[in-house]
Amino acid sequence: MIDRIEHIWGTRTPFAQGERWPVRVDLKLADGLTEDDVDRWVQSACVLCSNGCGTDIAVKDGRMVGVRGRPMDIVNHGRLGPKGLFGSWQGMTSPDRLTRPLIRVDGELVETDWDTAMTRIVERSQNLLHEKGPLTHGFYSSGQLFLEEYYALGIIGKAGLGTPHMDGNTRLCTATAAASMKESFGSDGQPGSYADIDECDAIFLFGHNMAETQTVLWTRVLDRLAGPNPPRVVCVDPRLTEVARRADVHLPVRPGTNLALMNGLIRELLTNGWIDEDYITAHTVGFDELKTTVEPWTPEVVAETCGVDADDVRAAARIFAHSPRVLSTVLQGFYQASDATASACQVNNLHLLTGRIGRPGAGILQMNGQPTAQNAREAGADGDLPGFRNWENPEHVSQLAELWGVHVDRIPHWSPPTHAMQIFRYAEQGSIEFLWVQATNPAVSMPQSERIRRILAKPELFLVVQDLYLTETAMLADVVLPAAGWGEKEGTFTNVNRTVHLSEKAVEPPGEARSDLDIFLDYARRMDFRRDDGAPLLDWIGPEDGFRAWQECTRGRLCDYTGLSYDKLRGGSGVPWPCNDEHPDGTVRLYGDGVFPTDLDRAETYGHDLLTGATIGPVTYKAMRVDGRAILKAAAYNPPHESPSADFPLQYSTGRTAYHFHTRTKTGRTRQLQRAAPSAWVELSRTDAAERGIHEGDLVRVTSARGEIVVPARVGDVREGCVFAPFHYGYWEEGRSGPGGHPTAANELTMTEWDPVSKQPLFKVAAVQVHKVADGVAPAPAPTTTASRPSSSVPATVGGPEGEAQESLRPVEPPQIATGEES
Ligand SMILES: Nc1nc2c(c(=O)[nH]1)N[C@H]1C(S)=C(S)[C@@H](COP(=O)(O)OP(=O)(O)OC[C@H]3O[C@@H](n4cnc5c(=O)[nH]c(N)nc54)[C@H](O)[C@@H]3O)O[C@H]1N2
Ligand SMILES: Nc1nc2c(c(=O)[nH]1)N[C@H]1C(S)=C(S)[C@@H](COP(=O)(O)OP(=O)(O)OC[C@H]3O[C@@H](n4cnc5c(=O)[nH]c(N)nc54)[C@H](O)[C@@H]3O)O[C@H]1N2
Ligand code: SF4
Ligand SMILES: [Mo]
Repeated sequence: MIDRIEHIWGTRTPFAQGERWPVRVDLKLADGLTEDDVDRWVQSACVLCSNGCGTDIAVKDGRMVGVRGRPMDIVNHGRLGPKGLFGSWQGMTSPDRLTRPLIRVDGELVETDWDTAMTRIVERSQNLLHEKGPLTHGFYSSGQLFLEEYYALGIIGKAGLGTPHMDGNTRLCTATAAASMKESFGSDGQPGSYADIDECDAIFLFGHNMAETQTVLWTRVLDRLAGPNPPRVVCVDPRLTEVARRADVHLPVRPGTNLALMNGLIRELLTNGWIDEDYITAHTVGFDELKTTVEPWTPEVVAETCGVDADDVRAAARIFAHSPRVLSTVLQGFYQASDATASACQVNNLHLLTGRIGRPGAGILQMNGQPTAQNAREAGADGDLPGFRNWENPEHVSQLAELWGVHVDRIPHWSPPTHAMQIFRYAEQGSIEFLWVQATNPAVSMPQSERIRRILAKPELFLVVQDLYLTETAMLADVVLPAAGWGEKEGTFTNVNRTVHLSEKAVEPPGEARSDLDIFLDYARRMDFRRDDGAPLLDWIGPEDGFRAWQECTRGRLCDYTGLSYDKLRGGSGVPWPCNDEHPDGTVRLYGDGVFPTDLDRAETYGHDLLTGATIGPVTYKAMRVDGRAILKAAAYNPPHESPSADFPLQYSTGRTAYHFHTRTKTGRTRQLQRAAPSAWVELSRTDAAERGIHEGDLVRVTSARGEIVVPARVGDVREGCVFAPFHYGYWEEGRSGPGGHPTAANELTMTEWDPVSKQPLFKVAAVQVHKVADGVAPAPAPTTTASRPSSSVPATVGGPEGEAQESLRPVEPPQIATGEES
């Protein structure tokens, strides 16, 4: 037994380069239960982050009572992190789950039956369609539904209603991962594999606090670091995170300056001749423009712009060059910025210039964050067409029309699918009058909360919210639909490195809650959506029908699922796609052969100008003669629009702590996790705190041009001039506000602005001022075990007896990774 609140990553199981990562099985059961008490174990994977750890759910007397890591799963080899161990199941069993539909009557939400709730939705939907057409309808979905649910939703929106206004919260999350892979390689689809951690000589983490946000993946890194010939680590992050503490080189860049650093790193490779010219000639286009673009970015200029040491820039480039096998990971420190796609593409470029892609240990992980974000992107429930199809390619759109049995003109493709920020703009301005939100909590998670709340609360907007809980967003709805969630429904989902897992139904949902798939199928039936031949558009009975339909949609595409089935996913490990006749056991890495899906008839996009977002279009793209090569995309650095000023002298950045997931609907209802990080705080550097007379725990007011929050200060290791706020704390416990009646949610301060290519909003850059409001009564409620570690001595974060979980280091063979090495 070990306290997994205090010891986030558990016990080390060191291993050497090229060896297989040992198995360690982590287990947590409800108080007083032992493994003997469990009636059955039900196969699943964790849905509290994109890592997708294979998990068995413990069931007793028809209730979820715990979890255990699956030793045979290639993702986690039995391990689970604190959120998985404590939050995954307890977050589902809270007594305040939604159990009946709610409708608004005389201003109040009141319980009703399903027929009444669905009739309200369908009547409003049909009236609007009849009077004003499909552009009145918007859908804002998630990275947390299951694959089959997204595909149903995608079909409803595109072939049923014919609205382009459908996107996911994946826009806030991994839109840039997809965009950067599309720009560089022609298609979404992760080149690398987690198995590259076992093989690499160096690992680069770009704006990625893996130690807290994919804790089990970081455990794999820690186990390599504890073994013989450990990899070198390079970390790009303005805070001294746990990743930075373990790094050989830490580049604490000023927020918003990633592209300057990246151009500098590429210039170092070029000027020192650390590139693979044969690979560049055979497998890429765009070299000359890239070379010209990075030319001004000497290490000294980078140092000046980014506020880092020029020698550290040289050292980082040298590590990249002298490590034959480098793995890079990229996440929100890069993605939630004004030059997000441009910066992420430069990571791809480092690998393309050196030919370090698609070989064991040499890989790229353009990370996802949410557990099923990959599926939202694949299945077309966000701003993409299903199966990585290109909305500008008429042949691709025709393929969908044929699959769905509708005329091609039914599928909106006169412009790109509408991105989330624009959907909210249409709702604000009034052309979208029907907005259906599933499995996301925009009242807390979207930028500039005051504006988002105002839009969601508009009386003219008919708002449907489908969730497990009465969230801050659900409180504003006209109709609330109670959803069944993880462990209460069946379906599949795919993690960062393309590994597909089946999640079985373990227990019945509470009350009358229904699976999201059942809700979508019911809506389609009531709307009487039909194919051109008169048959129902969606005739699926359950998720497995949806999976089979999806397989047809992926046939021959990069994300080919045709070799999978529910049966094949039962019993063993998850399997990475593409999985088809050619690769029956799945595919570990993409692009080992240097051939990329950039052909005119295959590409998911014809690309964009990274600086402006202008589309390149088929004519120019054809003239570029990319023909199966990768594209070295270049972009000059421009500073973020909102930089520190006299009124707002500090840089504001937001993100996560290890113990909470997003707006805490699950982790805030898990006592071990909630105790570890009970309420909001803000992190300040010692210097900035001292200048303002602020001490640990003092109450401070943080103000931006958009709003203010009042929260306790943690004086710690954030970069001087920077302020960091966790974005987990909405207002469902305290009512509208925090201490003294003031708001605490980080997004009160963020802005409505986005990257021009991926359209991902800028959660990591804003300018703020900080003032002391009152002396503190206690240290800030921030963990001491993470990046929010204090600079003064405060009581340590521990879990106590309830934070204990079991670890067993069983002498079992680690799982075989799938055999299909390359695609
Ligand atoms: N514990 C936990 N884990 C999670 C989640 C969660 O809510 N909680 N959510 C999941 C999801 S959906 C996502 S998307 C991922 C996100 O995972 P991460 O991207 O790792 O998490 P963040 O904390 O948002 O941001 C990462 C780091 O970016 C740094 N940063 C800020 N500004 C800049 C900058 O300008 N440049 C650079 N280089 N770095 C900067 C921050 O200091 C922070 O440490 O986590 C997933 N896993
Ligand atoms: N300031 C700031 N803001 C951010 C970020 C940041 O770094 N800084 N990060 C952004 C990122 S990367 C992300 S991913 C978003 C996350 O933002 P949100 O998506 O708003 O966060 P969650 O709290 O995960 O909301 C998911 C909702 O789905 C519900 N749910 C869970 N499972 C199911 C299910 O099976 N069915 C249904 N119907 N509902 C379900 C949960 O109860 C919860 O209310 O926040 C973004 N916002
Ligand atoms: S690393 Fe992510 S998927 Fe794995 S147990 Fe933790 S939260 Fe769940
Ligand atoms: Mo995310």
